[in-house]
Amino acid sequence: MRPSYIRDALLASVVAGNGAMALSGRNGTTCTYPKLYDAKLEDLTGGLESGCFTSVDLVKTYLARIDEVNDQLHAVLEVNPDALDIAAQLDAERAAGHTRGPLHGIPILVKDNIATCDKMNNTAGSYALLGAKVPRDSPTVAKLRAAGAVILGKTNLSQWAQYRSNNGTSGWSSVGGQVYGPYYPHEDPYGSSSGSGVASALGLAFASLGTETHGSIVMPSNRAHCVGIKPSVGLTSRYLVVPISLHQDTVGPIARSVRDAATVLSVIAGADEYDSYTSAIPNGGVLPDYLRARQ
Ligand SMILES: *[C@@H]1O[C@H](CO)[C@@H](O)[C@H](O)[C@H]1NC(C)=O
Ligand SMILES: *[C@@H]1O[C@H](CO)[C@@H](O)[C@H](O)[C@H]1NC(C)=O
Ligand SMILES: CC(=O)N[C@H]1CO[C@H](CO)[C@@H](O)[C@@H]1O
Repeated sequence: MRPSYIRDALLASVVAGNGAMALSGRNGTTCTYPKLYDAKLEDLTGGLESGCFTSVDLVKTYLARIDEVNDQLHAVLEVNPDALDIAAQLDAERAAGHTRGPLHGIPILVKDNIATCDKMNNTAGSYALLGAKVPRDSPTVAKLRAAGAVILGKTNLSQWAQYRSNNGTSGWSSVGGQVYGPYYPHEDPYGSSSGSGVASALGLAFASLGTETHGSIVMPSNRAHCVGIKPSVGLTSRYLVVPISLHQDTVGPIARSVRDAATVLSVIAGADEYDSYTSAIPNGGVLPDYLRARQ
């Protein structure tokens, strides 16, 4: 039996106001609205391109979705107060014929140990960092923004990415409380990218970023029935990510399909002057086309 928080008529009710199945776009286009918990990137970009909905609609819908489940699941630590304005700006760019990249107008959540230079906090779940500001976005976030993503908010996590103690509770942080898994009440979400796994599973955003030192992407992704990619150390920059181990830390995507996770990886991977490990990317730093590696 599905818990009550797995339900989905939100995008249609936000856009059409009545939960209708079909939405109308430009020039007589009709779209079937995607279910947020299994929407693929092509469903979302298709709707944006055909004018069936806007990035503002998506942000409103995902915020409503977060509102609907977060009291029970505590997957999201905070939402970006500027998300709607950013989405409106990206909608205007699209209307003017310009798209920044594959994630243009697409909402993404980021684990709260990855710093963002905006109004949001960067706590890693600890009150010790509440109010701490950074001089710039962490590079993976900067790359997401450059590709047009809307940074929708920060996800809850095992505090300090599970390195608070030898036997810390998965998914618990003092700032965000206890993350619960999406499939039955009080399910252990595993950690430490617990909120990121739950958020991707339940469609609280298109996808999310997590971090791994020792299992923290793959374990919560497994538990959430999502696709988590733990990149080789050095493929994604760790600059302005709360550190645990120089030799093991890595930032990677959690999404609902291999293709969508690969799309996010291809955006966030690459050399960065602030993390010397990224200079070891083979092939002169030229990344393979991950989306072509399908068969
Ligand atoms: C950041 O934390 C401060 C202190 O708790 C809080 O007042 C503020 O609302 C937080 N920022 C956001 C965007 O939630
Ligand atoms: C956690 O570790 C501490 C210190 O090693 C130990 O005293 C405590 O019993 C452990 N708690 C659990 C629940 O295993
Ligand atoms: C966005 C959101 O719902 N934030 C919540 C995160 O968890 C803390 C503690 O449970 C709540 O106080 C916040 O409202």
